[in-house]
Amino acid sequence: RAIEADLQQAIEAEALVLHYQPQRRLRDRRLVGFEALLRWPHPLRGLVPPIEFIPLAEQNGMIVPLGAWVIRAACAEAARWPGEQRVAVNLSPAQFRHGDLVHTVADALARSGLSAHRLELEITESLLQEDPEDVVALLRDLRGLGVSIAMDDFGTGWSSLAHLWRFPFGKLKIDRAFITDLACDPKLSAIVATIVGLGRILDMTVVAEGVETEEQARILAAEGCEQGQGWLFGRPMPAEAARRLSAEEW
Ligand code: G
Ligand code: G
Ligand code: MN
Ligand code: NA
Repeated sequence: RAIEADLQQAIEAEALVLHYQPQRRLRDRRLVGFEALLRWPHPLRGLVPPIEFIPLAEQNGMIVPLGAWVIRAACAEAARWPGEQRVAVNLSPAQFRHGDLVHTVADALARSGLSAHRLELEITESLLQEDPEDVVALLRDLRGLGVSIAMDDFGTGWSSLAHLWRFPFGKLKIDRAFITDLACDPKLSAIVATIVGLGRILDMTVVAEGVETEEQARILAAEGCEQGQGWLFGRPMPAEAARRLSAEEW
C-alpha cells in the first residue's frame, strides 16, 4: 500500500521520468529512433524499473493518466531532437479500454508540434487477444492521425499470426527471447529469418530487440533484419543524453 500511495503522489507531481534507448539501422548503424522507457526516481528505492510499478498502475487504473503523461512527455521531448529521430512509446491495454486514447495522442502531437510520422505506438499481442474488432478500429483511428503502430515482443504471445493480416502494423519488434541465443542455435536464426520474411511480405519493418553482441548484429543483418535495439547500440539513457546523441548523429 505504501508503494501505491507513493506512486499516486509521484504521478500527480509528475515526478516520473523517461529514459530513451537508441534504435539503429543495422546496415550502417544510423540512429533512426529512440524507445521511451519509464523510470521512477524514488527517494528511498532509487531508480525503480517499470516492472515494479506498471503492473500495479495497471491494476488500480493509474496507468491511464500515467500513460497519457508518457505520451505527452515523449512527444514534447522528441520535438526537441535536432536529428528528428522517431520516438516509440509503450501502451498498456488499459489505455485502450479507458480514456480517450485518440484524443490524448492528437492533443500530445498538437501541443508539442511533433510530426505524427515521428511517433510510434508500441502495443503487445495481449491487447489483440482481448477484443480484436474494437481494438483494430481504435488502431485504425490512431493510424488516421498519421502515427505508426509497432507490435512489441513479437513471437511471444499466441495470437500473433492470427492478427497480423488484420492490421497493418508499421513494425514488428522481435522479442529478445529469440535474440539472446541467436549465435548458438541455428533454429533461432531460422525463426528470425521467418519473421523477417513475414515482415517483407506484409510490408512491416522488422526490429530485433535485446541485441547485445556484434555476432548477433551480424547474423541479423545477414538475415535481412532492418533495425536493432539493445545494449550493443546503446542503453536506455536520460533525456539530456538522448538529446545530445540526437544532435551528434544527425
Ligand atoms: O527497460 P525496461 O525495464 O524499461 O522496460 C520493462 C518493460 O516496461 C518493457 O516491457 C516496457 O514495455 C515496459 N514499459 C516501459 N515504459 C513503459 C511505459 O511508459 N508504459 C508502459 N505501458 N510500459 C512501459
Ligand atoms: O518494451 P519492452 O518490453 O521491449 O522493453 C525493452 C526492455 O528490454 C527494457 O526493459 C530494456 O531496458 C530492456 N533491454 C533493452 N536492451 C536490452 C539488451 O540488450 N539486453 C537486455 N537484457 N535487456 C535489454
Ligand atoms: Mn517496447
Ligand atoms: Na519488447
